[in-house]
Amino acid sequence: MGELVRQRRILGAGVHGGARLADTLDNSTAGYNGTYDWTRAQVSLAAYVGKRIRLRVYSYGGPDIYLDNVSVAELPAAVTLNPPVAHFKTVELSWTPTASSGAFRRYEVRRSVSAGVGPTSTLVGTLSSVNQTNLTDSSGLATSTIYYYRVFVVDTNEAYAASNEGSCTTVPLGYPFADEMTNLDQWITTGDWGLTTLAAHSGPASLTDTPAGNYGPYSDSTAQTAVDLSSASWPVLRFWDRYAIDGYTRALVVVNGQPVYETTGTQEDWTQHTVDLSPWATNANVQISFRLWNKSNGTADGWYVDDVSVSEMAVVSLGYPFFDDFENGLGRWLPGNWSLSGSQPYAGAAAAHNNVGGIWYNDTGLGTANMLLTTAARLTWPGRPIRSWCSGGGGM
Ligand SMILES: [Ca+2]
Ligand SMILES: [Ca+2]
Repeated sequence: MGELVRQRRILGAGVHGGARLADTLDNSTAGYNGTYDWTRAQVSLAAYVGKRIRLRVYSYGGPDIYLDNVSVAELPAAVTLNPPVAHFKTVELSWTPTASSGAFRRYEVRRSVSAGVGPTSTLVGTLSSVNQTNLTDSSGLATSTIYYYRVFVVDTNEAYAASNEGSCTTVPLGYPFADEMTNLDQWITTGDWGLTTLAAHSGPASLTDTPAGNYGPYSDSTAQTAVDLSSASWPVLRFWDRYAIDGYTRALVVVNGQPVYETTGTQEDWTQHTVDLSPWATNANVQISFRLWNKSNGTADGWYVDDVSVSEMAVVSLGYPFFDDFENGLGRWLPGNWSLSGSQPYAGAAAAHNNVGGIWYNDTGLGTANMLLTTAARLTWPGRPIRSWCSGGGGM
């Protein structure tokens, strides 16, 4: 039995002389003045097959109920959902065609992030052809998340039959990872993140927080990917960027919740950054986010990112003894959020400084990730190694 109900209290159904069927709807907690959409309800009459029944619809609780399209009919034949196939941010679904094509009106594919997909769960798609029995769900899926699905066969009486429930978990991308930003296939975005051809390190496009103009006050948005580093030995994140960011806005790279790069201000030239990801080597689910976080009402053009990769660091030997006075740059390092500074060197003209954008305060949690200044080679030495360094500004 299918029926459409618009109501604001409790509606039940029973059969004359028989047991009361379950209440179909209960919105009593919403009070008397709420407005409600039409809701489809369906109650099984399988226990009364072969009997003569009188249908009674009742309500209580001060109701104001609208009822439409009541039917007592055979359910359409349900379909069998094949095991869903998950990718990075899409899921492939397929099922057997329904046997009751004569009364067929549509398939409804619905999903949920918890078991028990019902007729009010998130609608993924509607298919009106009985022979169209597959669909790719690409609507707002998160990575590394389990999803449950059912396909409902809806007939011309608006009665619906549910398939078996299938589930799958979206998966991180393979390693090594590389993206020249010609499409967003490997990214899940919030806010306005998207491609632009106005600026690119590799043509024709780059990824930016606001392709159409400036970022807004108090905006906070991300472009996220995820990589399976279970086979990685020494993974390194590389990306190129340029930016125009006001002083209360931060451009952050976050790895599994840990900021590893933070900057602000203006950098007009495309510049490559490298971040040692060896703390996440062998981790099968490494989430990498580019986040632009505006903590005030300032505004500016924003952040451009291009040629992102996560790949294996080639091991070379720097030999022994090792010494670096940073007079020739950071070429032997994976500097992460460190940069060269000429302001207070211990000796010569340059020192390494755990700061990229001249940020003088930090409330983003960059913290220990600031220490990811890593030698870009593995050191080998024969005897009794020592290490020494000179530091200022709080030490290390
Ligand atoms: Ca590009
Ligand atoms: Ca912009």
